[in-house]
Amino acid sequence: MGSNQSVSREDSMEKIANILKDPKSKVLFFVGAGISATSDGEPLIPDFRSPGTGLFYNLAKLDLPTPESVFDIDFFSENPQPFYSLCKDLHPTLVKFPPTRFHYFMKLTNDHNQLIRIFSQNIDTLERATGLDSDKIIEAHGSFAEEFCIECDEKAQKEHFEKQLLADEIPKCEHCEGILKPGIVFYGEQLPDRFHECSDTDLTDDVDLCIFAGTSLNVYPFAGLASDVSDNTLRVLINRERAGDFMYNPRKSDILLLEDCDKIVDEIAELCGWKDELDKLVDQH
Ligand code: CNA
Repeated sequence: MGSNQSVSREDSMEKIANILKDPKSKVLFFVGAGISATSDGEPLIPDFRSPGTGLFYNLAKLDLPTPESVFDIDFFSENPQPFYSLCKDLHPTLVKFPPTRFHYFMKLTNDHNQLIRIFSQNIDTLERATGLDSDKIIEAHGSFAEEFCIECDEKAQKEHFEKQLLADEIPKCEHCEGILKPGIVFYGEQLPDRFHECSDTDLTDDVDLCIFAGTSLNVYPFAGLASDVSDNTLRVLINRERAGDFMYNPRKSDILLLEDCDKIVDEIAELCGWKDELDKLVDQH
């Protein structure tokens, strides 16, 4: 599958590579759990919705009203245990995941001065782990980088939080004994202001390439960004399935690469002459 037109996969890949070979190009990424789900074909961090492996398919043992309840702020206030059970497989303090080839490919566009911003729905902090400046990253759904008390809103001392997490306790606030919650955006909570500010300023007519990857484009307002892309900009979806606006409002110029995202960026890097740089970034970790 190359695109929704009769353009070949090869021509689609060339088109993307030609944009990236131009040092003046401006590039935005919009990414989700799929970019962290596998690394070189091996499972890494499960996404939500992939049949069989996705987190939502494996939450039955937690006996939740719905799988989404694990990220529901009202449910969490009453019963934080299911969320903290899930943290055993996800929290960077407990499990150390390396960035994938896809993460390093995004970093490479920054090394080539083309990256405007990465809008990520992921909470795993792997964009930061590539060494990218935090200014280049929007963690639209927050991240595990900081923790706050759900009662007094006080930011927790990292050591205090980690000590309780490692002891398999529900982490509590030092000041008021309220439950501590990582700074990830739960259902029913506002997205960070920076998400709105930067999506307003970044999605301009002079952006050359917007790459959407590893996302089912099911969660709003993030998913709505796909329709905010200018008609002057090339939209690309690198995902195992067709998703969101690429399915409901496809544009003639859209490129759809419905394959493994690590594999696709490897091929694009090869076409750009960036393969050695990419290998070096991946190997250094
Ligand atoms: P999702 O709804 O689970 O969709 C993931 C998408 O990625 C699916 O369409 C898959 O087909 C696709 N996919 C899976 N593996 C690959 C691969 N190797 N190559 C290409 N495509 C692949 O996840 P979304 O990000 O769209 O949903 C938003 C939620 C998921 C956000 O709120 C995240 O916080 C949340 N989440 C994040 C993580 C993480 O930080 N790593 C993990 C699980 C869930």
